[in-house]
Amino acid sequence: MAIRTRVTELLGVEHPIIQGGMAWTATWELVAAVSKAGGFGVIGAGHMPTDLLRDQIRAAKAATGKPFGVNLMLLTPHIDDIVDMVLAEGVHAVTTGAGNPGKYMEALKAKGIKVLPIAPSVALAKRLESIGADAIIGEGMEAGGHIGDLTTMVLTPQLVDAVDVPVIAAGGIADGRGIAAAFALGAEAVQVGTRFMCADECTIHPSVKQRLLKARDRDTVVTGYTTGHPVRVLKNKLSRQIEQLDRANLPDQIETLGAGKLAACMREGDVEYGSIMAGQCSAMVDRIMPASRIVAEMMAEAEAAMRALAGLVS
Ligand code: TUI
Repeated sequence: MAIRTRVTELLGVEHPIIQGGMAWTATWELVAAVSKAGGFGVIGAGHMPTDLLRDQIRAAKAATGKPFGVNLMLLTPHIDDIVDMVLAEGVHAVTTGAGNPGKYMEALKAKGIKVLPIAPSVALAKRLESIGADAIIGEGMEAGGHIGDLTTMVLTPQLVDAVDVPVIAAGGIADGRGIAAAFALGAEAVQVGTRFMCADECTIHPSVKQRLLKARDRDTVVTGYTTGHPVRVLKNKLSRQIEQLDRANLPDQIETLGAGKLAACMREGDVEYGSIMAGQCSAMVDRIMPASRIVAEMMAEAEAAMRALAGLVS
C-alpha cells in the first residue's frame, strides 16, 4: 500500500513524509536515512557556515541517490551566500523558514529546484503561491522552534481552501494518526520534525534524546514573544531565564542569552542551559529507532487509521 499525492509526485518520493529541516539536528546522516526509507530528508541549514553546509549536501548525495532537500533559515545573516552555494550544488527542493523567500524564488526555480516555503498564515501562503511556490508547508504552533500563532488544526484547512498548490501539514504530527488527521484536513503530505530527533541516525547528543523520551504533555513552553520570534522549547533552566526576560520586556537580552544555545544543546548535550527546540508532540515520542522504522510505522498506522475511519461510514 502506498499513499500517492501531488506532493509525492513533486518530490519523487514513495511516502508523503517530509522530515523537518531542523538546525544543528537534521544532518546528512538523518537526511540520507529518511530519503532511503522513501520519505524526503531535509538538511537543516540554520546558521551553519556555507562551507560546512556544502559538505553536508555532498555527504548526503554520496550516501543516497534518492531526492533530498535543504531548509533555508531566512534569518541567518549569510543567507545570500548559502543560496548561491545551494544553486551551484543543486538539490531536489528547498524548504524555507522564518521569513519570505521571494527574493530567491526565481533563481531557485530557474535551476529546477522546487521551493516549499513554510507559512504560518493564509496571507503569506497566498503571496508565496502567487510568486511560484510549488507547495506550501503550513506549520502550526504545536511545532518546535520558531512558530506562528495558529494551530495545525485550523491552519491546514484554511490553507487548503486558500491556495491551489498542495499543502503540507506540519506541527504536532508524530504518528500515523496525525498523518490521517492531516489528510482529513486536506493536506497532501506531512512534515515531521520532533519524532525524527529520536531516530538512530539523528546525530544530536544522546542526552537530548533521553530528555525527549522523558517529556510529558505540558513540558514545552513558548519563549521570546518580546523578540518578535517566539520559539517553542522543552522547559529547562534556560527557558525559565528567558521567560523572566520576556516578563521584564528585555528582548535584546534574550537575543544575547540565546546566541549559540541551540548548538550547545544539540551538539554538546547541554539540556539545562541549552535551547531544546522541540514540538508539543515530544511527549508522544517514546522510543529510539531507525528512521526507516519511523517511516514504515507511521505509514502503516496512517493506513490503518484511514481504513478505520472509512469503516465508520455506512
Ligand atoms: O523556521 C522555523 N523554525 C525554526 S527557525 C529556527 S532558528 C531561530 N532561532 C531563534 C529565533 C528565530 C529563529 C528555529 N526554528 N519554522 C518555520 C517557520 N517559519 N515558522 C514560522 C515561520 C515564518 C514566520 C514568518 C515564516 C514566514 C514568516 O514571514 C514573515 C514575513 O516576512 O512575512
